[in-house]
Amino acid sequence: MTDLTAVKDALKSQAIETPSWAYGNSGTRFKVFAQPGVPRDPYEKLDDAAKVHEFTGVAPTVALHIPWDRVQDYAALARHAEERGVRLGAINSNTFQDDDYRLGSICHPDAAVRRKAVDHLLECVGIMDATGSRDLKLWFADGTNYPGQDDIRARQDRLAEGLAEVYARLGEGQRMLLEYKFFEPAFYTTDVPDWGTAYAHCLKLGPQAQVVVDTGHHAPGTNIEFIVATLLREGKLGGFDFNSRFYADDDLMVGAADPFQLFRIMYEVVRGGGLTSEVAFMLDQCHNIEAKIPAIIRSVMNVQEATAKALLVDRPALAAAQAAGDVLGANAVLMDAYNTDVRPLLREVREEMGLDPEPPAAYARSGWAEKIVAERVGGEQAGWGA
Ligand code: PSV
Ligand code: MN
Ligand code: MN
Repeated sequence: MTDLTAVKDALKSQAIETPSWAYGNSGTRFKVFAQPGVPRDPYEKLDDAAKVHEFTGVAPTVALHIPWDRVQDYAALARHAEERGVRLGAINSNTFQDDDYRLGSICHPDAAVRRKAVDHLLECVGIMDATGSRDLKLWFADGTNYPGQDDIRARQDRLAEGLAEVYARLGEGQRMLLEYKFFEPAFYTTDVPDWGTAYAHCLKLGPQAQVVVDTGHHAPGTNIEFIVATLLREGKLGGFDFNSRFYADDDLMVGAADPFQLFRIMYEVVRGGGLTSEVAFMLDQCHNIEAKIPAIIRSVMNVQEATAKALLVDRPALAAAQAAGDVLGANAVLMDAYNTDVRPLLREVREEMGLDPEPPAAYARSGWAEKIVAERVGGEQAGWGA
C-alpha cells in the first residue's frame, strides 16, 4: 500500500523549471511563426513564467539563456522575478551562434576561439553570482562533419582544459551541468555525444560537475531510464532538460510523444531517491505552432502526472514480485501504477495548495492572454535566438 499523504506531499513540493526561451517565438529553420503578445524582453518572459507558476504551483524557477536574455542589471532581473513570485534558475550558455564557432567553440582548433568560448562561460558564472543561480548549464554544438576534419582526441583534451578552467571559477554551492547530444549541428562526430563522455569529464572535474539528461538527445530506442538509474547511482545526475520527440531533437511538449517513457524515467528518479532539489527538473522546449503559456502549463502538468504515477508504484509488491522471479507480476505492478488515472489526485493536491484544480481553464479565464496581446505592441518580440 502506498502512503497517499506522502505522495501528495512529494507532489506539492515538486519544482519544475521553465525555460525563458519557450515563452518567445520559435520555429524551425524553415519558418518562425510570430505570435501576438509574445514577450519583448527577458522581464516580460519572467512575467509569463510567473503565470505558469501561479496556476500550477510547481514551476517556481526560470532558466535563462545568455545572450538571448542579456540585460544590463542581472540583480534587477532577479528582483523582478522575486516580485512576481518566481526565481531565476539555471544559466544556459551559448557558444553556438557566432560566426567564430564554425569549427567549434571550446574544442576549436584555434586557441583564440577557445579563449572566447571559455570567457563566455566565465561571464555566465559571473551572471550566476548576480542572480543567485546555482547551475551553469553547458551544451556544446562542437563536433565535426567529415572524417579527418579534426583530431577527435585532441578535441577531448581541449574540452577538458576549458571545462577545468570554468570549474575552477565556480563558487561554493554552484554547479556545472554538462549536457550531451548525439548529433546536430555536427553530423560526423560530436564532442559531447553521450552520457558516458559527459560522465567521464564530470568525474574528473569533481563533485560540482554533473550530467544533464535532455530527453530529446538520444538515438531512437535508447533506454533513457537506464541512463537515469546509472547516473543517480553514481551521484552524477544533475538534472533534466525535458521535452519529447518523435524523430530527433523535436523539443515538443514533454509527455506528448511518449508518456510511458516519461513515467519510466520518473520511476527511476523516485526509485533512486532523485526527487530532491539536487536534481534540476527543467523543461527545454519550443512551442512553434501552439500557444506558448498554455503549452508550458500542459508540460508542467505532464511531468506532474508522470511523477504521481511513479510515486504510486507499490514498491514492496514490486520488490516481492522481483525477488520471487515473478516476471509478469512485477510488470503488472508497474503497469497498474502507470494505468492509474492520477488526475483526480492532482486536482486534490492543487485544491489543498489553494489553487484552481484545472490550471489550463483557470489560465484561460484569467484574461492574461488577452492582456498581453493588447499591451505588448511595438518593440521587438523576443524569440529563440533573438
Ligand atoms: C541543444 O539542442 C539544447 O538542448 C541545449 O540545451 C540548448 O541550450 C537548447 O537546446 C536551446 O534550446
Ligand atoms: Mn537541452
Ligand atoms: Mn536540444
